Amino acid sequence: MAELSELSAALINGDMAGAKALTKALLDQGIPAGEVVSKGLIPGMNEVGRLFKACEYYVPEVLISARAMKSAMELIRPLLSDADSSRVGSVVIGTVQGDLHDIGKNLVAMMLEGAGFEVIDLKTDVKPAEFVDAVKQHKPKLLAMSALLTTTMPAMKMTIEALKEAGIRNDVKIMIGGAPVTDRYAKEIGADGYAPEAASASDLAKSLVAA
Ligand code: B1M
Repeated sequence: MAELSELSAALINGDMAGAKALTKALLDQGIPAGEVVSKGLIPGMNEVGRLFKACEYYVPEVLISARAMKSAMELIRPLLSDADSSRVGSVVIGTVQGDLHDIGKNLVAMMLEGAGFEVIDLKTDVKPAEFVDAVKQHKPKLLAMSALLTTTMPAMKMTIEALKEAGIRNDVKIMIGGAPVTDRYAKEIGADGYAPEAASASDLAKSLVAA
């Protein structure tokens, strides 16, 4: 019998083949996809985040673990889209204008996907007008912006201003995050919420769309 804790350990060790095999075994045992994510994958990636913050892991280890999570998500995604995603809704996500950092944003996107959101990823260096176009086109419940540079944080404010100018600010909830971002900054620029890391980002996303 495979255990959820073994799946967490496979992610922490960056064991892509193990993560995939354990995910398959857990699903075959009848464990619901959502539980495999919330009790296996998310705790594993939380630990990777903790190790990175403690300088015990560096960017390559984070990337290898993220790759293992991605391979597990390939098995889970079709099950979530059948069961949950239409219920939770969609989210447009991107790293803001001028900013090319995407490791954290990709983790947040995976967590949101794991939580049952349909994720529309605009990637990096996303200009305010591109966010506005995506909100008009996809009509998501949530817009999620990431910034890793103090110099690119103002692009979050510019994007919210652009949504206001387009008359669609109140059509979508807005959450922001990234290493230099704070709850105070989120309030200052009129975002609906801030999350410090990927796991709490998915909790915040769910509470924002439920509100
Ligand atoms: Co850059 N970089 N970088 N960099 N880089 C930082 C961010 C920096 C702190 C390094 C330093 O000086 N100590 C510094 C920023 C200083 C500042 O502004 N305060 C910096 C700099 C200065 C730069 C350049 C300007 C360097 C140069 O060229 N002179 C340049 C800028 C390029 C650009 O974007 N225009 C640059 C370039 C790069 C690389 C391309 C080499 C590479 C990015 C590769 C990539 O992303 N594909 C890179 C990297 C890897 C880093 C560090 C080392 C690691 C970032 C990372 O991936 N962390 C970083 C230093 C550090 O953090 N120790 C640094 C791991 C990731 C899991 O964490 O991204 O914080 P993080 O995401 C977390 C949370 O923040 C949160 O959840 C994630 C998971 O828990 N989160 C959200 C993120 N987005 C969220 C959104 C949410 C909610 C939560 O809701 C929507």
